[in-house]
Amino acid sequence: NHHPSPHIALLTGAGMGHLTPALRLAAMLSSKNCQVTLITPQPPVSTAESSHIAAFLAAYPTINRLDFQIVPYTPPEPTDPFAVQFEAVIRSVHLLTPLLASVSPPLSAFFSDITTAAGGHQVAEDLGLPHYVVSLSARFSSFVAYVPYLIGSDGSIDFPPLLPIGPFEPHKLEIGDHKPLPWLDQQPPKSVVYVSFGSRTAMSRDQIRELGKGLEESGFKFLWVLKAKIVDKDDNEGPEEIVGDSFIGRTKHNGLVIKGWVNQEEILSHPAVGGFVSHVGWNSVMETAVRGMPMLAWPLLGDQKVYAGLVEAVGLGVWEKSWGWLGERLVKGEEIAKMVKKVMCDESLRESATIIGEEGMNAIKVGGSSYKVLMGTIQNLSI
Ligand code: BUP
Repeated sequence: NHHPSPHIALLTGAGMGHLTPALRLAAMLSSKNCQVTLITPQPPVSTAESSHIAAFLAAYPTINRLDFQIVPYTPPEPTDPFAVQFEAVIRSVHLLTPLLASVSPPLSAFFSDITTAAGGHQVAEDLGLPHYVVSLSARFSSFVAYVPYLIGSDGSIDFPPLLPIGPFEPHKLEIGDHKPLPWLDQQPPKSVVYVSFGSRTAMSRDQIRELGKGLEESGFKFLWVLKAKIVDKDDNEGPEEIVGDSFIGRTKHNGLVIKGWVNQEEILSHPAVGGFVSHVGWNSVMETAVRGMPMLAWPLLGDQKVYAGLVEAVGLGVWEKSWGWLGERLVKGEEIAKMVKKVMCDESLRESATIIGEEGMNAIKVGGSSYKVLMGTIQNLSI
C-alpha cells in the first residue's frame, strides 16, 4: 500500500445520527487530498438518508460511491428498524470483501461506523487493512472497553484504535426546510429556545402536549421541530394535527412548530437561538458545544445518558435526571418550563458553555489537537 494519497473506504451506518458524521469525515478526508470510497448500504431506512447521500455525492464529485446491496434480515421479533439495519449490514458484510479487493487504487484503510464495526473489523482483517471506527465519543468508548470487566469476563477486548478527532466540521450541503430562518431573523438575539429530539423520536401525544405547555409557560420564544414517527416515511401529519390548532393559534407570536427536516447547524448558528432542548444525540452535542450554546439534556435512548452526564459535568448544560429516559414518565409542563428558564437565564452556564465553544474551535483549527491527529493519521496511511 504505497500511495502518495491514501485511499480510504468508509462504511456508513443507519440513521441520520450515524450517516452525518460519516459524511462529514468523508468530506474532511477528501479535502485533505485522500481518495474516498463511501460504502452506502442499500436500501437505507429513511428518506432523509437517501436524499442526503444523493445530494452529498453530487456536491463532492471526487468521492466514489459504492452501493452495497445488503441481504434483508427479519428479526425474530419486531424491533427498531435502524437496529434491524445494523444487523443486516453486519450479516452481509462478507459480500463486501470481494468488491473491495479489486478497487483501484488499492485501499489503504477501512473506516466503519460504530454500529457496523463488528463486520467492518472482519472486512479490514480479510483485506489486511488498518481499521478505524467512526462516530463514537471517547467517553462512550471507554465505557464500552470497560464492559467486559463489569460483566466479569477476563477483560480481553480487541478494541480498535481511538482517534481523538472532532468536533467534525460541517460539509457544504444545505439540505433542510429554510422556513424557520425568516422567522428567526425577526427575533432578538438569544431569545429563542430550539427544541428537537433527533430524527428517531416518537413522543407520546400526552408528552407532546406537556412539552407544548412547558414551552408556553416558560415565556421564551421557541422553535420546535416535531417528529411523530420513528421513521420519516411514516410521518405524514401536519403540526396542527399533532399539537392542535388552538396551541398553534395561541403561540403564533412566540413560537414556530415545524415538521420535516431542518438544517440544524444553520439553526444553531442563528444569533436569535439561545438554548437547545435536545435528546443529546452525540452529533447534536458536538454541534452545540462548538457554538458555546447551553443545552437542556433529555436523553432518549442508547448512549445518550452518558452524554447528558457529560454535558452537565463540563458545564455545557443541565440534565434533570428524575425525568429518566424520554418517554419513561410523563414530565409535566411546569417541570419543563422551570428547566427551560434555567437554561436560558443562567449566566454562569452561558459563560462556561462559551468557553467550551472556544476550546472546540481551537481543536479543529490548523495546528489544533484534532487537526494534528487527522493530518498525522493521513500521513501514516500514505507511507
Ligand atoms: Br431531526 C434533525 N435536521 O431535522 P444526533 C437532525 N439533524 O440537521 P439522532 C438535522 O442530524 P442517533 C433535523 O444536526 C445531527 O447532525 C443534526 O444526530 C441533524 O441524533 C443529526 O444528534 C442527528 O446524533 O441519531 O438522529 O437521534 O440516535 O442515531 O445518534
